[in-house]
Amino acid sequence: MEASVIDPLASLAAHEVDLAQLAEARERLATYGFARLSFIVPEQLKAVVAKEVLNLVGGAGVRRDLRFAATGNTPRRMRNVRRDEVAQGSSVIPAVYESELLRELLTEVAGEPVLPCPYEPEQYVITRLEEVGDTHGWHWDDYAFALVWIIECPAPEHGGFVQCVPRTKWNKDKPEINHALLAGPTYSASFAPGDLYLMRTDTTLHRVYPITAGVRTIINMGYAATTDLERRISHETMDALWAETAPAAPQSS
Ligand SMILES: O=C(O)CCC(=O)C(=O)O
Ligand SMILES: [Fe+2]
Repeated sequence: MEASVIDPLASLAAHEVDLAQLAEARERLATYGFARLSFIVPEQLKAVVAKEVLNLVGGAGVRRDLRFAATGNTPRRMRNVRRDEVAQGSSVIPAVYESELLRELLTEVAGEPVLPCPYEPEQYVITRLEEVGDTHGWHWDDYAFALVWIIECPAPEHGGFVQCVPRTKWNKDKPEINHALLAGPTYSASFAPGDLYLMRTDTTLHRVYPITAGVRTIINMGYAATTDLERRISHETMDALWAETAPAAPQSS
């Protein structure tokens, strides 16, 4: 089948997922705060999503060079394409995001309901690291889950791998990142194009190691847990991060 005429939902429905792999991913998520899920969607669908992401990031996107007090001034140096631009320029990505079938699989891995993010800007965003030193520095996310699709990635000797510390808590007024780093082991994982992973992003401190060469492009799909729908969540870091234009100078507050 021609990649561009794939019906994303039909391809997901036809895709067989191994229950033993799902069970293993569930254990890994609980233990390490993230789990590789490259088997969860068909290769055809990955190819179409990759094509759309590369089209979007080639023609749009805003460079960011920011630091956020709420995450202890860790750096964000990257190019982003925001949710609305993705929704306008892609039909497959919104359909995949909204797929109940995909959420059911993620729910199986999470061991609790994985729900659409009620705050639209955090539903999906494309991030590209493209200059030496580009990084998505240490942070937590506002919502409980992230499904990250790796589209492009340098070899690990050039950075771009993921590091995380599970079972840590984000206090936005007092982030104390170094204390969180000291609270338990840091796990590192390298991913290749075509990989996907699910992370428990609200209680797993995480970052992408700065790159020294190459390009790293991902799309992050954010999902909520039931508890996210019951509490008030502020979105200051993400609002600034995904703002229309990048501020001229790094933020210090
Ligand atoms: O690029 C990644 O692998 C993680 C992205 C991330 O942490 C985020 O978008 O919040
Ligand atoms: Fe994140």
